[in-house]
Amino acid sequence: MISEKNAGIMDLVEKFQSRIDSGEFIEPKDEMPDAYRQHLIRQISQHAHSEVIGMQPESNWITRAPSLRAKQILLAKIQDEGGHGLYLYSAAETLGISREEMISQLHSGKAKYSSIFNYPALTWADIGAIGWLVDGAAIVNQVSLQRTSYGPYSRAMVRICKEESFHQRQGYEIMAHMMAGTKDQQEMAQDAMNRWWWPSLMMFGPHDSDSPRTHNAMKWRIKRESNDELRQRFIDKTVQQAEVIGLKIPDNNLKLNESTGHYSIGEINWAEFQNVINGNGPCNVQRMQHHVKIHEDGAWVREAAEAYKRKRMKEQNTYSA
Ligand code: FAQ
Repeated sequence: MISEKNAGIMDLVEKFQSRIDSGEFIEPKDEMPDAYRQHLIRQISQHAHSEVIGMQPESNWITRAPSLRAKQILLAKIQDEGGHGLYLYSAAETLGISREEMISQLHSGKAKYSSIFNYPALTWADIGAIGWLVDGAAIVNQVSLQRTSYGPYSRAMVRICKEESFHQRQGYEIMAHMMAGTKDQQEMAQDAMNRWWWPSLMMFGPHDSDSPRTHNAMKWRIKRESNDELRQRFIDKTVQQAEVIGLKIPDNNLKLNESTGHYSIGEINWAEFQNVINGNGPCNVQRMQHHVKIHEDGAWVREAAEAYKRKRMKEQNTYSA
């Protein structure tokens, strides 16, 4: 026999699902199943961490940008990524987790961040490849997330997508310039392409058949399209962009299927993906050590901000008394 309490919970879950099915947004003060809340906290906080950790490979090139124009653009882009992290941390906070807790989950290894940021940016062409391929992959995913079911996440995505499309173009512009340059520059651009192509495809996550989170994510309309659908969209767009500037996709099995209009690709190295998300990629240790150090160095800023907040609240209480 179902107890009265359990019947009440089932009723709530059904009502919640029918709101999702009818396309309503869920807002912070609405009732929601705990599993939905936890799923979102995990995904949004990991997304936020990715934006912030993603600043590291690019900031490596600020002092070595080849012109003042290039430096200004790169600085603005990196600053945007930090801003994206802040919108996303704020969206996650509306679900009842504190920023401190999210950062501690990142530092303890409980929370992941995107695999892609564990690869090094070795040359200036890598800055082009990151903007074009990494931001390009991020946009494909994030455009879809603009229609995610949680209101604050969806609204953060709308704003983020506007900025990411500029980032993608700045990366493509760097690659196009290099491909129109000397033989050395062309080789440098192709080398960056060779190193970033496969890791960019891994950003979309495992194949749908091996993705344990997809079922619930689709049921709750957190994800609107699956990992493989989004990866395919990115491949189809990017292969054509590469052709326009003369870059070769580093995949001998790449083939256009004339009947579907989609490109098929060779096998993604999933052992490499697992290795990277388990902390053993080329830069995992470096990325985390840097984040921990900067976080510790910034403790005084957080303390000062807290002290100022307390002072303002005390003043407001005095005036209103
Ligand atoms: N890296 O069952 P699924 C950017 C994990 S933003 C690391 O398929 P889900 C902007 C996954 O967490 C880039 N881990 O999981 C920028 C799960 O582990 P868990 C970030 C990955 O959540 C550009 C397990 O594998 N974007 O780049 C990855 O349904 C330039 C099983 O996977 C987002 O985060 C991966 N690539 O699908 C910034 C978008 N893939 O948590 C600076 C939002 C999978 O159970 C410079 N997130 N895993 O322990 C999503 O759309 C989804 O979370 C996916 C994964 C698609 C990433």
